[in-house]
Amino acid sequence: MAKTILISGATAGFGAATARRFVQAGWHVIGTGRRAERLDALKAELGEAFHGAAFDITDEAAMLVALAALPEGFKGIDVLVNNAGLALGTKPAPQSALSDWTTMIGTNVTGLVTLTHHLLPGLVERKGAIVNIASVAANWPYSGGNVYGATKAFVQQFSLGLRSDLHGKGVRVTSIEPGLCESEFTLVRNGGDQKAYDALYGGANALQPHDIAETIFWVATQPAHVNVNSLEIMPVSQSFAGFQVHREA
Ligand code: 8X3
Repeated sequence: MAKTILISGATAGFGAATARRFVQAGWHVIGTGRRAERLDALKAELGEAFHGAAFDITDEAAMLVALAALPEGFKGIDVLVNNAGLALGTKPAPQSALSDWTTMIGTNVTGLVTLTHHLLPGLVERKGAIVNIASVAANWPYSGGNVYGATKAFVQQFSLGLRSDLHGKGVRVTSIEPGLCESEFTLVRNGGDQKAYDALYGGANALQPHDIAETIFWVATQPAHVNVNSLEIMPVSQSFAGFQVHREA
């Protein structure tokens, strides 16, 4: 029988690429997201193996309605990919909008734990797997990363905590921490500024969504006794800078 995976935020980027990867391998895929028309387009592309569940991850009531309405063949979820998330803004904390911060926390933290909480009983019953999409921003603070990086550090630590809580239950949990990847993510972060997008990715040979989809597929298809705890992945063109030191004039 085909296995079933639920991918949050499947309307673009990592999520859409991951949906394609798992359907290609014969899985049943539930893709969630706010934009129903994008999910319809994925359904048209991927066929009967794909089910689009349109809801906003910050709307728990809508989430519960969509989960209760999962069709036959999609009800038993073996793998949860917590991919829905966003970054808003690149300004230092004093210039950041509080509403951007609360939106990131609502989606990246509250939405993620809400979906996880509702799916956990089934994942335990099926000895399933949870793959959480964190970020290199969880490990490497950078100017303008502030609340975004903090939400991803939460995702990483929550993943490790889940591992501990699920000890002995046969459920696998992984935190994947991608670096610079070319996707809508940056347009959302910069308020749709195409010039900023082009400047960031120009000549950078960044990761592509299918690189992350391949990583998620590898993690989720390891033998049942193998748990990848965390996995950080960057393009070769990205690395680390030193500490900054401010000097009085
Ligand atoms: C974002 C990764 O490298 O663009 O999750 O900050 S990076």
